[in-house]
Amino acid sequence: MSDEVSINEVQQEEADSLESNNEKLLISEEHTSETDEILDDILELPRGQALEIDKTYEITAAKMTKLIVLAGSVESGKTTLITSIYHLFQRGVFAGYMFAGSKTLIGFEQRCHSARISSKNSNALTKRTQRGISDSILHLSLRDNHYQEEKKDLLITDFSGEDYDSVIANVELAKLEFNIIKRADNFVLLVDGNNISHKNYRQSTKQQSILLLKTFVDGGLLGCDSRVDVLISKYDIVKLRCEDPKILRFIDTFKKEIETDFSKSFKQLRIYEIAARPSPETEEIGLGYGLEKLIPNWVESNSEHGHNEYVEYKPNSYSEFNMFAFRTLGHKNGYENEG
Ligand SMILES: Nc1nc2c(ncn2[C@@H]2O[C@H](COP(=O)(O)OP(=O)(O)OP(=O)(O)O)[C@@H](O)[C@H]2O)c(=O)[nH]1
Ligand SMILES: [Mg+2]
Repeated sequence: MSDEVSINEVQQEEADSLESNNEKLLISEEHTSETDEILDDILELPRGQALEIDKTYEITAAKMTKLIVLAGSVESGKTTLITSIYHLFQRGVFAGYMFAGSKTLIGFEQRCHSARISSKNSNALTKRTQRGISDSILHLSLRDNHYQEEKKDLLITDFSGEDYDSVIANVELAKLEFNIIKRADNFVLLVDGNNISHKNYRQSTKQQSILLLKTFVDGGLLGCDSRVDVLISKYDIVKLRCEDPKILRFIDTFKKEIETDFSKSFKQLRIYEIAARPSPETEEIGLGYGLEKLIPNWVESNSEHGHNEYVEYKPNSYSEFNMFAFRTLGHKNGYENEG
């Protein structure tokens, strides 16, 4: 009898526990669907860091956006140029435009930090850009200071000089790594002013710059639709050295050679001297020297790559740079058509 009771009790206990488990399961199922609903409502907030190429689609799909590709050897001044543009717009109106927002504020701030007094560096420095980093695109929205036109959006690349140096004279690798250049509204080559005005480095600097341009032309990444700016950077240093007439003569010859070799290859070729962040010794050259002519051209140039236009483009690899070009140029010419 006592055995029977105990068996019944055990059975009852088991039934109770099964019921309670089912209840728990139901609750957890309810919870899961509730959680799913909540998760559906959660928006991914922008982190504000420089964008990876595939994250720029949101910007390029919404508005006409100008893509500015900055190129140049290691330490030629690409990142400093970007940070100076950001500084200049923080001060107020510059070159007829004012700051109207950015989805990559933290990316700008990270690049500016080492140049600030708070970083405790005695000289304004810019950290070297690491090779092959993926989050390398900065976004800047600008408005004309008379509020007459809509805001204009720029995407500016901050790739590493090592990435550029590695493709010099290697057309196939250049095509593979830098197909994004085909999509550039402005391609900007920085030539290190410190090196081109130095007797030990000027020949190699000249040759490397010309060779990099040639590589991109031979690879079909730059052509008759391209707008190309060649910038002789760190012009404050050139200025300090120009008591030696040979230096200015060398730079003049270099500029003429660029014009002779490439002016017919591109839609537009311009050569500027800039000093994105001059040293305090050269008082007559202020922060952002030369940029007031450059920026309006970047903002106003009419793109050949409108989003609704058909642009002949066939990416030849699935690298991130190429995927960006693929997305911004649309599906019409992309992988979908490949057999
Ligand atoms: N005097 C002077 N120095 C500059 C100027 N622009 C950049 N520099 C310095 O040049 C160095 C290299 O500049 P970066 O902007 O880091 O060069 P980068 O092309 O981004 O180099 P990578 O990231 O290695 O490709 C930094 O120490 C800057 O402070 C300038 O206008 N004048
Ligand atoms: Mg850099």
